[in-house]
Amino acid sequence: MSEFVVTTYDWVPEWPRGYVRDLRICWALEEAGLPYRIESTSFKDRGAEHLSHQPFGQVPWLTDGDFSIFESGAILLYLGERSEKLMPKDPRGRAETIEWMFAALNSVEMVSVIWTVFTGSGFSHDTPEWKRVDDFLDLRLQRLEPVLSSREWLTGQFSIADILMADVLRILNRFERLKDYPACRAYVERATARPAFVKAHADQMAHFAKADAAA
Ligand SMILES: N[C@@H](CCC(=O)N[C@@H](CS)C(=O)NCC(=O)O)C(=O)O
Repeated sequence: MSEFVVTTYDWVPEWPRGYVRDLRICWALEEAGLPYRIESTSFKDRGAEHLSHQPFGQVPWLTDGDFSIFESGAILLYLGERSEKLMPKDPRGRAETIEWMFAALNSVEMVSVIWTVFTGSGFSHDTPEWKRVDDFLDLRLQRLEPVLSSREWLTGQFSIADILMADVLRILNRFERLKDYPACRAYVERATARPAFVKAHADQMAHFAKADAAA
């Protein structure tokens, strides 16, 4: 089997380290035991070559031989088709996995990204705009809480849906935004205790630390 290539930035500031989305991909590759290596693209200069792989000038993208794919959800689905450790093959198990992947990205991350942008911007919390976003996020977490208190993983087995959902929730946990949601918090802790996550996270921290050392 040929080696997958995961491309991430050559450097990022301190704040996003440990949270850059290539981690989702490396986590999945580690879970599945699929061979891969990391390559870097410039954080500061995002030229035509970068845009030919990722049209928004973002990371990650995955290369498989002469095929290149972007969007972390799409990449995970591509990998899911290659390992039953990431997604079951039976149509119902597959559909459930895809359903929760979309939920992670389109129902939860859709709000959590706005919330983290507001948080990072230091906007006053005493505004109707802040309250609207904060309440919107609570609506999602309030519904997710009973789901995660009733099961270990989103579907019958750990899957790429859990990689996405746990990674989306993890950033909220960083800001203690899960403090009123013990099942969501416990789920993040369960997922991030997995050896595959621990390795992918340590590798990302080392990747950016090496860039600092070389500067
Ligand atoms: N929807 C994209 C989002 C990618 C994304 O936000 N990547 C971040 C790193 S985690 C990035 O490249 N940020 C720099 C930028 O947007 O300019 C995905 O899931 O792959």
